[in-house]
Amino acid sequence: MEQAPIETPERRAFYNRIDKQNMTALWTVMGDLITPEPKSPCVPALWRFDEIHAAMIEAGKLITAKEAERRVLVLENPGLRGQSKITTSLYAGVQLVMPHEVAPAHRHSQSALRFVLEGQGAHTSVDGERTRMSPGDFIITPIMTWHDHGNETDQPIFWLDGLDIPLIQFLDASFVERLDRDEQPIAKPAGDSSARYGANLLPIDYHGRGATSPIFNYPYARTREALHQLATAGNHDPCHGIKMRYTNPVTGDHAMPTMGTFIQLLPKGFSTSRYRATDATVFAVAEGRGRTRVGDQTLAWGPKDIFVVPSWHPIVHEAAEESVLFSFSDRPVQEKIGVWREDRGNA
Ligand code: GTQ
Repeated sequence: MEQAPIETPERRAFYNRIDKQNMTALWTVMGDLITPEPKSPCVPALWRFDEIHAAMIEAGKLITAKEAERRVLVLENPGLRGQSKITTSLYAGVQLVMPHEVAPAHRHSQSALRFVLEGQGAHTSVDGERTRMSPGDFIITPIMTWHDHGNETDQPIFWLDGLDIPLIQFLDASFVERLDRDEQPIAKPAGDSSARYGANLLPIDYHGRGATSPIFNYPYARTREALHQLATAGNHDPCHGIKMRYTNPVTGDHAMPTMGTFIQLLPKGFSTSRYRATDATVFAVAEGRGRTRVGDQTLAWGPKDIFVVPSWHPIVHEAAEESVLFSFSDRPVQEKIGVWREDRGNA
């Protein structure tokens, strides 16, 4: 039913009476609840890195990472202001750690991902292991694992944070704990999880632990090499170019239970076929320049820019240069409950 039945004085009086008893007539709201297509206040938007960078340097002078706990500027969807959401279900922010700062250890039920934008050699520690961060690295903080960030280099580091905060908020399942010291003890050598789980090998009696990949860092150097080789081989998908998803090597599923993470290469001059899917998606530009048409809007992007495409909005990417886009969405959740849908147009 798309249009609510007309309101008569008798009906209106009835609605008012039941309203006092915390009841509502479904037929007055049904059309807004069960829509023929996804309908959302989430809108397409783009944040230019030079603007984020300038604001973050100012933030760097206003507050320390320690005082802020996390010095992050939240990227708020223009259609969802005041809610700390970039899409209806996901949060994104850009975090800055200045030289010789520590963002103190905590753990929470929200899953977090990092995609490094600028800076080299700072580190994040997850579950007793420290990993160095380089641009393009995709780093995971699984549910309830201790994590702290530090920067012993002489340059600031900036990365994109993606968290499932709105989803966990929706479920009323948020917990956080803070450690009694700034940095957690380091119990494992650097590279341990990568050697143990990320070399197409698994420890003989390992059968997985939790829903998240045991690999903390998916380094860009390896990802980029794979994309390069695949692009050289050809066979580009008309809707995606060369597009890969990050996986949990134990299960083959997405690397994180609530957030799907993807990397794609678009050759210079490549224009994708019209595509839409039900997972609103956040993109970060790892390399290159181009534009993305979303409905009748055009988002022009360059390196480190971040943009968001709402659910079911048709998109076309046009790469002016060879480009690499990182992206994330709530696709794993939608797949698990069986609602994820895509429309490849005629491709
Ligand atoms: O680095 O742990 O952007 O807890 C928001 C919440 C980052 C983090 C955010 C967080 C973190």
